[in-house]
Amino acid sequence: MQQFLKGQEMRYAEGVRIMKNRLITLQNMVTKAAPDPQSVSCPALDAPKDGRRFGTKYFVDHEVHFTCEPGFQLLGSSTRVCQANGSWTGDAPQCKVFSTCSSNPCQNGAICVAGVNQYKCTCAHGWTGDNCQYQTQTDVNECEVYKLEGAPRLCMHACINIPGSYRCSCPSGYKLLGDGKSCEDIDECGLSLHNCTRGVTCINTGGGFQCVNPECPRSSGNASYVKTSPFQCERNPCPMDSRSCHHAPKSISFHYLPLPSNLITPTPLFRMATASAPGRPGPDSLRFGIVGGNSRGHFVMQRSDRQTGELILVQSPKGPQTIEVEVDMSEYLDRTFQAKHVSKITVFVSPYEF
Ligand SMILES: [Ca+2]
Repeated sequence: MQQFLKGQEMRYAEGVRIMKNRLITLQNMVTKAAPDPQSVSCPALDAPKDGRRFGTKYFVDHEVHFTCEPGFQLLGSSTRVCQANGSWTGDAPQCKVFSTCSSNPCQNGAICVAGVNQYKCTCAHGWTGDNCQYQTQTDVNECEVYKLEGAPRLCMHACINIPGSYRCSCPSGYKLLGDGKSCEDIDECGLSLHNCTRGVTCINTGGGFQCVNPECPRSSGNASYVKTSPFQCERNPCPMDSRSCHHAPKSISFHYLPLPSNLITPTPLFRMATASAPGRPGPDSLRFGIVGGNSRGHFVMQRSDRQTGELILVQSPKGPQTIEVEVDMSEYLDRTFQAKHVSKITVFVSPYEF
């Protein structure tokens, strides 16, 4: 029995030995089939300009490290590893001059200006903040805000909203004053900007001008007139016995008044007074009246003192329109009619309240 067991043990040990030898042979075969790692290498790597390289072995699995000089920053791979296929991992590093703008800190289309250890962003329109990260507040329409009740009036005429601000404008025939909000009529007559022909008088009005050439009434009965000035007609002497001629106006004068729209009423517009020749006794009483053109009741005529009558605007007309009104003044002496004077007033109402 003991002999038998010994024989078995020896055979087992022999089997193990054979197996070991076979394994070694097999191992050697496998090792020889694989390429020798020491025999594969990657191409040489240079240090980047303004940088340094660490590591000089270019065999498989070896690493090479790169750094940049102070003031430069590394772009690309700071570490590269030689791969079994003979190429390096990553990208070739570069050393670029360090800029505070390198990280693109300015947003939303801003322009970055680099400085020493700092940068400044010049924001695109509509953006704000250190890095232009905030949208600027949307534009305030001042024109709308100030339309609200109780707010001061921004513009005399029109308000035009522009991004971040506003401006005022005036209608044609007016100019914007230096305060940027008020409108002033252009005096076309004074500035010779009119086209009135010779012998015709230019009358400046709000927003424009008028060319006027008043004419005297035609002869009627025994009364006839002569123009004594551009705005005045005088009656020629009457035959002694012509009552109708004596009652016809002794003088007719023409007056032109430019007015804004919606004037505050009542407001005196025109005064009429007697003028007696020096050394001659004047009339002892006067009567004033409106003799034509007041169909809409815009005016009243009243005595302001013993010698003067006043035409008063009591209802403000809205422009643009032209209103004519005719007033007269009759002179009496000892309750006897002496003479009558007529004033023809033309009011040019502008479309605006200025
Ligand atoms: Ca004018």
